[in-house]
Amino acid sequence: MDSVVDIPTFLQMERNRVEGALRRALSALLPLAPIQTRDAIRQGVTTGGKRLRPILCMAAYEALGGPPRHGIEELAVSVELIHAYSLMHDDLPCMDDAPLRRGSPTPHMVHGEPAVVVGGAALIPLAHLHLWRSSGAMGLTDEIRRELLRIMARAAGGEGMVGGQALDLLGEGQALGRNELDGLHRRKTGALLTASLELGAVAALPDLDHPARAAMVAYGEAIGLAFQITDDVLDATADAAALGKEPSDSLLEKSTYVALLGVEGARNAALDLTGSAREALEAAHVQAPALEALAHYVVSRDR
Ligand code: GRG
Repeated sequence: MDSVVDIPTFLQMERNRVEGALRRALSALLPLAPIQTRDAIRQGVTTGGKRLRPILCMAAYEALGGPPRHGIEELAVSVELIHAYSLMHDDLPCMDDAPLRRGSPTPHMVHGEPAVVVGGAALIPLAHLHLWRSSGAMGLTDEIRRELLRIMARAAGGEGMVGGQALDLLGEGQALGRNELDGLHRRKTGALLTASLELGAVAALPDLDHPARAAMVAYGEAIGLAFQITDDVLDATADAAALGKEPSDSLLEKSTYVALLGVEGARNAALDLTGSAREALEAAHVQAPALEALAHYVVSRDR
């Protein structure tokens, strides 16, 4: 796909915005975390990462006319704090037992398991506190702010990411079919990616029932699955040096899209989903070159 957005330059600029907002968030939030956990939290939040979720949140906000210089970066990193905790916990020995992430030893290898268990748990309320504070600083109404909290809590919880993780653990060693795999990953990976877009949309739009909100959710659901399918392709085809982590799906006997569809079939399924994502925006007359470029990036990334 030809894109009017220069993706590497765009991503670099957006990542700079995110890194600045994460630094500010941590300086406000770390004093509220148990002292023994602060280094683990700092590592989990600041070591690398593509920062896709806050970038999607900012792109949705800006595509829907959210005023610039209104602090959307601060709000957007709330979702990255949830993502950071999920990776810290996902890498623990009782979960995926991963020694390496983002090209570095995982937080529990450096700081020990207790600091990561407690620090990761501390990040969950801190992320919601940050969402509440940042949406207040943006001058959003209490109705909108409550809705933002509800979106993030539901996406992070049992109906979303945590529920998906539970299904993932239950599914190890079993051969899941396409519907089961889609259901698992809509929750484990898709829910937080979708919430990122919905948060940006709700912060930007004048009313909660605006049709552009549903379009952002549909876009998010499609790229969420495309993201996971691409993750499975990378796990099957790339090495640890390129990925920054050890490929682990076959070791953990996980069902994957590559096992179901083959590498080419999985790549095509991911591409089809990016087409659906774009169509969802077009149908709602949302002009969003950045989101079109991000849909392309989700399936063409190499890590
Ligand atoms: C205790 C049941 C229980 C759950 C805790 C661990 C957990 C919550 C949830 C796991 C969620 C998870 C790890 C989902 C995987 C999503 C995914 C593909 C992550 C990789 O995202 P990237 O590639 O990572 O955006 P970077 O490093 O770029 O930030």
